[in-house]
Amino acid sequence: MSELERTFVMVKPDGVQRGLIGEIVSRFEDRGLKLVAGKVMQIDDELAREHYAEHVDKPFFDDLSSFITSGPVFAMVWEGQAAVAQVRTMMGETDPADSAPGTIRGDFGLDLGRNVIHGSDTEEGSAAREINLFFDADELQDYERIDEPWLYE
Ligand code: DAT
Ligand code: MG
Repeated sequence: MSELERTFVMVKPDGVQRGLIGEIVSRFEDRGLKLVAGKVMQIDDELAREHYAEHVDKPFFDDLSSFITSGPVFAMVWEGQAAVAQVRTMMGETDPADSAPGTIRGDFGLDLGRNVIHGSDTEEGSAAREINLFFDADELQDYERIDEPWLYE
């Protein structure tokens, strides 16, 4: 088995309102990823600016910030082998219209501005930065899933 990783994942306000939390959590659980943190929370303007710091100067930032602060999100941390990249693959493309059926955005979204889910990108340090932004260290649980010997060689 190669290195275990942790990644930050969030069901966005559209996914919460549409009752998709359970479906999305199920997909990651079924894959074998391990949920190490999760909470329903409200993002404020300041957290939106920090989380989306790379997009603050983009023309779509005001719409993105209004959307992500418009209602509760479900923030999570998932752990597993190559978890960051595996979650991104399972999410699909940024635009649901470009996302293959079978991916979360490809199955549950139609519009770029309502793309249901966030997951850390694969750039070095992104996942750790986002995990620290949303969770205190004592909110992350270290434990073994009983199926781990059957998930990993
Ligand atoms: P991703 O969420 O796939 O990591 P991103 O980090 O490039 O994509 O952008 C963050 C979010 O901003 C994305 O989920 C939807 C929105 N967004 C990105 N590009 C956009 C654009 N050109 N117009 C409108 N919204 C956009
Ligand atoms: Mg991104």
